[in-house]
Amino acid sequence: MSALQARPPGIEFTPWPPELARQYRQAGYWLDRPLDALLADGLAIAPDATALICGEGQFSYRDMAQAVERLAASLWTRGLRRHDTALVQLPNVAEFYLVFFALLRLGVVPVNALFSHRRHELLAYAAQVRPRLLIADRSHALFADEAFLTVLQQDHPQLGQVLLRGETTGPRSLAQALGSPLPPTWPGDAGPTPADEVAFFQLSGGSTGTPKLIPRTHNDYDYSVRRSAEICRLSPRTRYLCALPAAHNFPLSSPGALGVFHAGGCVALAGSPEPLACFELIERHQLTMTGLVPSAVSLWMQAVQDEPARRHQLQTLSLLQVGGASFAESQARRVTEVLGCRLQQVFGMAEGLVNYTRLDDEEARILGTQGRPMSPADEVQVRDPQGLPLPPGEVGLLATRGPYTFRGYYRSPEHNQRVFDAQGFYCSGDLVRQTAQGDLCVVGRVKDQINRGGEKIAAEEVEDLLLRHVDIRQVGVIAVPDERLGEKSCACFASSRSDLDAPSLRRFLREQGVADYKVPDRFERLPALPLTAVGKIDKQALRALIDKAAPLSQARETP
Ligand code: OOB
Repeated sequence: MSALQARPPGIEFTPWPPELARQYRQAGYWLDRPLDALLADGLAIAPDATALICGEGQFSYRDMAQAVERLAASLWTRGLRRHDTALVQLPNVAEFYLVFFALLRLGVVPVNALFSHRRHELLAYAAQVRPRLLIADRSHALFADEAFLTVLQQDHPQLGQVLLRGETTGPRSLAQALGSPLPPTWPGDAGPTPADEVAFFQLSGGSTGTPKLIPRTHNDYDYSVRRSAEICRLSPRTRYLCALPAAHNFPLSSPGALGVFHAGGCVALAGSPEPLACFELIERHQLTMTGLVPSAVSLWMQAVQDEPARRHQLQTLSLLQVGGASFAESQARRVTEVLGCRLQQVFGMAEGLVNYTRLDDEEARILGTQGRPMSPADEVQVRDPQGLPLPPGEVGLLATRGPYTFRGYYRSPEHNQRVFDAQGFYCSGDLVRQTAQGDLCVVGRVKDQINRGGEKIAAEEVEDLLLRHVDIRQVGVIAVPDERLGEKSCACFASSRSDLDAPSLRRFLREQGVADYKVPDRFERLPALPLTAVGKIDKQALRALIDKAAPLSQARETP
């Protein structure tokens, strides 16, 4: 293979039509700047202010910029170049952002896997992007020894570079790469970044067998972050707690950590949304804002109610964003009273469109809706099953396009055919109602997905894994209501073996290396699964059946 063939000219993606791209530029949405300009914005505002807090470690904007440049230079010296791809898996640690910005700086395009992902997900991402670089963490079970690394490198001969957090010395030490002096050969810059190219891949919650990747361009993502920061009125005084997985679109960009860096504020990292640890962080670092999924909000409210004295720890918290899953109005109503802060509802998706209630909206809109699109250029339609627009007030399918909503999943022509219409509208699979004022209320979903406390599970992905079991004839994974998480997953299966039980199926799935949150909470063995007229598993009938059935195996084993 020649050197030219070895490096792709650019990461392929479906571009916006030129006329719309022209309009987005003219309106000032697309600024044709690279995504790492967001960090440069903060650096210009407050170089010596604390940008990032992780455990006992703190970084000023200057410290961050320096570490990012060192890492970029080190990666450049190792031969990484624009349009190479990277597979990154880091927990909520400072290195997550340092790596992200260093890769953007070089034009290396990462997939940021969630820390809960395991072999199944990482292999699926690697197969799609064919990474030249892996950045992972020794504290993750997969990278505690060499076994999985060896498999990855055997399957992916192009994977020439590996950096590991937690490896203290040697060429694979991420810490060393972050701290090493700039090599004399480093040109200081990897050359101009075309901002209409792919900056990184977001992860889709998915509804298909293989997890899909969402190419996000510098222009579209940069705009979504700047506009979000404006709507949430971020400033250098904003002190944001990132308690959801840092790579997720909500805490990354809505306005998330990137919005806070853009505004010159400070981001503090928590390992999880567990209330007591988060409360300590809020108190200790005087944090003013965070974003949570509804199930975490319930835990926070419970923690304050159990121990009212804790409320003083939240004194500085002025804004709580809630999104990612359905938030009951009855819960929303209690937020200000119990936690003492303002509420903002956020209805977004990694594919693009993000809706916010506005900070000065009247109470009824904040409590009773999931907000409205952030951009005047977002086009949102509520459609009937035939694709015809419905009037306000009617429930229908959400279709959208706009300056930061993607135009196609990576290398997925068939799936794209299904979820995009001829005008480039993306059909998210959400059932919504739009009020006369333009606010959206999420009322349900038609996509085959389970929303387990904000964690999205593609039914088909779990079904495909279960069908690998020799004793399973048919399987359908559905959502069942759960008080704590909103939804849990239930796998209904037919098998000739009457002794096939939940523990053995859980064990089987874990052996397939699937993320733990995808392992069904409940298993139901049925004589046969109901089928539709075309012979597919009838999920509606299955849900009705399961509604009536007494749960046989609700208890979830700890992994
Ligand atoms: C966010 O992004 P994803 O990609 O994990 O999930 C998107 C899906 C939506 O299509 C919808 O089904 C559901 O999650 N969702 C909500 C919701 N926010 C998201 N369902 C009901 N109420 C809400 N407020 O989840 C995401 C991305 C950016 C910002 C916020 C959330």
